[in-house]
Amino acid sequence: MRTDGTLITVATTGAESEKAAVPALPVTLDELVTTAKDCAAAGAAVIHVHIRDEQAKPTLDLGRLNETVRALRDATDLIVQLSTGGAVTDSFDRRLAVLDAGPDACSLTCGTVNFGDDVFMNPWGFVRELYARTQQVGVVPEFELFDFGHIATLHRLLAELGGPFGGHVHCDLVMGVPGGMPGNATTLVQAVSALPPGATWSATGIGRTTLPVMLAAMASGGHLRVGMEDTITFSRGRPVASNAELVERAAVLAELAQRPAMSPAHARTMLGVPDHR
Ligand code: KMH
Ligand code: ZN
Repeated sequence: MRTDGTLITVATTGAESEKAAVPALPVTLDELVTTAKDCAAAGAAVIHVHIRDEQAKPTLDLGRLNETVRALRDATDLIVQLSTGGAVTDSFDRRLAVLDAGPDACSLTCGTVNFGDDVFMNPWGFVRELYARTQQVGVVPEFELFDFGHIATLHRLLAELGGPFGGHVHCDLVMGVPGGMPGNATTLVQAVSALPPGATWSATGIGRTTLPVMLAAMASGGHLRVGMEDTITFSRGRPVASNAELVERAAVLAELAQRPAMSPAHARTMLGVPDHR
């Protein structure tokens, strides 16, 4: 599916970087809300959210998730996409319960993948149950695809359970994870050719694959995910100062490509995400 603008998703925090090592990482609710406002002003339409506890450790605490969804909705018109991936240590039950916070959207990873020295577990039974719950509770999933087998699983999900809530399939190619598909243009083009007909897609390159994946995605008609979950280095030897500067760089590229950053309202229409505010 061709679209006029570029959807920019910002993944602000993730579950992997430590606040002590990356002081610019937003980990408190105040930091997250300020980041969200700055990123919205810079051109983001979707915020992909992982939260932290009092010690800045990753958590899926439901009370905190509820509060986070509320605060982001009050402060911005961004589409609030909660992570159901969490951290590699999170249980399946806690990951399923993320939907109880009533976000606009959620991530839904379509398979297990080696994740550096860890394993990010997403067996078929869990993926199927999570997808069925998104359909029941009315949360729009974004299909996270770290490898080609995940694309096959996405086809199986759609064949067995039908289309997602909202009626539109949107995928995110997560490239360059040590253990997943590599982050380069050749792989991106092959992956895109295997997606379901009519699907839209964004791509993100982890670490040093950020720029090649972003450039390949724009050249191939895709959308962009950027943020400190995926890269903490802006250029060789220069740490990322803020999520907003990553969104600004993506927005400049989108403008140059004559597919400027899409507003949240436009993104809601494309993705089939109702406005709950
Ligand atoms: N933190 C990774 C283990 C997602 O948000 O859905 C999983 C992840 C994917 O970040
Ligand atoms: Zn994530």
